[in-house]
Amino acid sequence: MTEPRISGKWARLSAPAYRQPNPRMLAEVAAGLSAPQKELSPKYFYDHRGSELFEEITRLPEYYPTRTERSILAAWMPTLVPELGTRTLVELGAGSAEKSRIIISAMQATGAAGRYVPIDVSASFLTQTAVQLRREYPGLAVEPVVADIAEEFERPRGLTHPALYAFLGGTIGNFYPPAAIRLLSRVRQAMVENDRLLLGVDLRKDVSRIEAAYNDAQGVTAEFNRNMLLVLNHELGANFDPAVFEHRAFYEKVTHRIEMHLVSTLEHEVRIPGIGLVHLAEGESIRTEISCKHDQASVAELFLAAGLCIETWRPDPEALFALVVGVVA
Ligand code: AVJ
Repeated sequence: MTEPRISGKWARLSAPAYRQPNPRMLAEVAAGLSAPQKELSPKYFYDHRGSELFEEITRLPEYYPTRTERSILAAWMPTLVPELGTRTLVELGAGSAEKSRIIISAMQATGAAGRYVPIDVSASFLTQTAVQLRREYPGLAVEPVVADIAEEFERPRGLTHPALYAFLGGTIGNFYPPAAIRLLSRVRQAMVENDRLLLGVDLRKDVSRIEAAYNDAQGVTAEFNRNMLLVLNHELGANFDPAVFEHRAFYEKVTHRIEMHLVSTLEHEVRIPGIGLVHLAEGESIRTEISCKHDQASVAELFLAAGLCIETWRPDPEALFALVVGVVA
């Protein structure tokens, strides 16, 4: 079994203790918590527990994006993949790779051996996934890469073309537009002739439907949200008490995005080694995630800025979610 390739600072993220806090993480957290609207990056949701909680979210009745995207993939990949002649699937932010199986199966159905390059920040999830996929698809070359796609993205070496760069789940929505454009531009830079981008985007729709997806009745999303504080405690030696924070998620109509916050129910201070004391007023919030919702025009705008254009726009019949094929402009 080959270990995932380790690249960049995230190699150290899963280090056991805060004796060696990741300096980039520390700087980012310090900046975020000193802003007028305190803010933490949603990438800190995904330690092992956070990834498990997200998996649980994807199975909730209120959380439509995952199952909707899967249904579009199932209906479309058996024809799209042979049309594109895809030989390598590069998956950004691979997670558990459940949906990738639909694309991989379509690749294998064309008879080509196929290569799968999942890229994720979580080495443990990647390793598990790689082991399982090698078992399920004996002919498949599985070459995981541990990296933070938000920070660095180079074309992985030794790809067989055409490659399909898949960025699924609507995760592009977690980036502020300038960062989303930078990410898409980096993918575009990596693309060569006949390569394609396959992007999943959550669509603008009835506000109550969107808000319900981020305020599930079982409280899994609330636990997922609070888990970020445990990640900070573990990684930085902070002393957040998750129990004093309430989960809040609401749709911002003007910016077309869900915002998730953790609201402090009392005035208190949190100690973070290397940062100091962070004061929280009663009712003050930390924004932990934005999840931007799109339509075809807003995706076209991001693509234009990144040097891409839409080749195919494919929503599900209810227009809850869309898969978009992007091509170098
Ligand atoms: C994994 C980024 C697509 O934004 O909907 C789920 C994360 N946050 N519930 C999203 C998430 C709260 C999810 N993405």
